[in-house]
Amino acid sequence: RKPTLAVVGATGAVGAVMLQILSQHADVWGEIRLLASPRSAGRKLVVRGAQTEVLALSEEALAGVDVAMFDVPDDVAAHWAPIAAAQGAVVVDNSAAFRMDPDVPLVVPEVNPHAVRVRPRSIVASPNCTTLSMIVAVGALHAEFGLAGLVVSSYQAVSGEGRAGVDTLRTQLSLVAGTELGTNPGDVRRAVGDVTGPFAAPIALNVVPWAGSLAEDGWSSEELKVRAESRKILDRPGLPVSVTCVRVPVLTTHSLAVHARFENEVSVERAHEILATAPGVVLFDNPAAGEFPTPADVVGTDPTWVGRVRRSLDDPTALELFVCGDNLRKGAALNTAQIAELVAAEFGTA
Ligand code: 11C
Repeated sequence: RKPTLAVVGATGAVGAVMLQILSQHADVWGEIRLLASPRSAGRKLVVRGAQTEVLALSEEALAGVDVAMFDVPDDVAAHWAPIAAAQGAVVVDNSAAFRMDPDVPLVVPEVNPHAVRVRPRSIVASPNCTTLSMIVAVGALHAEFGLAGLVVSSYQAVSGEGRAGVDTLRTQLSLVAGTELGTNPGDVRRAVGDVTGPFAAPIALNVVPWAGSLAEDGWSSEELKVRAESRKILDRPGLPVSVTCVRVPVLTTHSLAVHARFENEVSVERAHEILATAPGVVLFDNPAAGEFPTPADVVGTDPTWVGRVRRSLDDPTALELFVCGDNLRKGAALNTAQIAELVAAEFGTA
């Protein structure tokens, strides 16, 4: 029997990519049900080439669902995922609501696929897009060299804030395009006025060292998520991880500068071999030819792209990398779909 799939949050930015992926991947699903808030019910979306009506999320709409991919706000997931699970579904949740629950595995299929099978709450979590944009490459290096610590700076795209983030950047760009703005203190801020959207400072012609909400001691919630999630995925609870999250005026694709320290001496040659053959990774590292990943080239693709691989000058056990990943694909919809496909394989049809 082919399992029945529900896409919960089908009308959001990540939901749209989920539907694309379902139309592009091998079709392991029976019925596909699209669910969203009552506000979006009745809309029609295309999946597997067929116009499909969006239903309001309800207990009734979840009846008979085998696997449910959730991309909804944390509070909605916290409420509805256990209801879907109680009705018999395996929930693959892309929110932060369950990621650190010890009874919920946090899965990246290229790194810890085995974890998906131990799911006492019938919920499997998919990591934050910033974690996901680096962890496939870091996990491959960890498997060979043994990770001893990470220092990471992110360059995060505005679509991490959903449609509101994208709309805000587009509007702000239109307000500054063709002007001389960006040469005097505060001129960009005045030009964008109250079009701030979800950002703490102008995002056009700027970078903003902030993502998420304020957590303890000046850390942002996003920085703490990357730390905690990396430790859980790699099964290294005490791993030293230090993160600075920065938003940049890019629509989609998160980038990260990674300083990864390992247990033993490393070489760029061996790192290149590992990254060139790791599933889900593209090594693109020839600065002499101007080749390194950038969001403009990576957006819309599935893999984690890695370049600028260098051995640290002052530490023979450490590597410096620049990594890019599409935050809506591998960073969200693709990883969620890959986990759902691992579960579907248990039905013997995938
Ligand atoms: C961003 N990474 O770029 C965030 C969005 O925990 O799933 C995703 C937040 C999360 O703003």
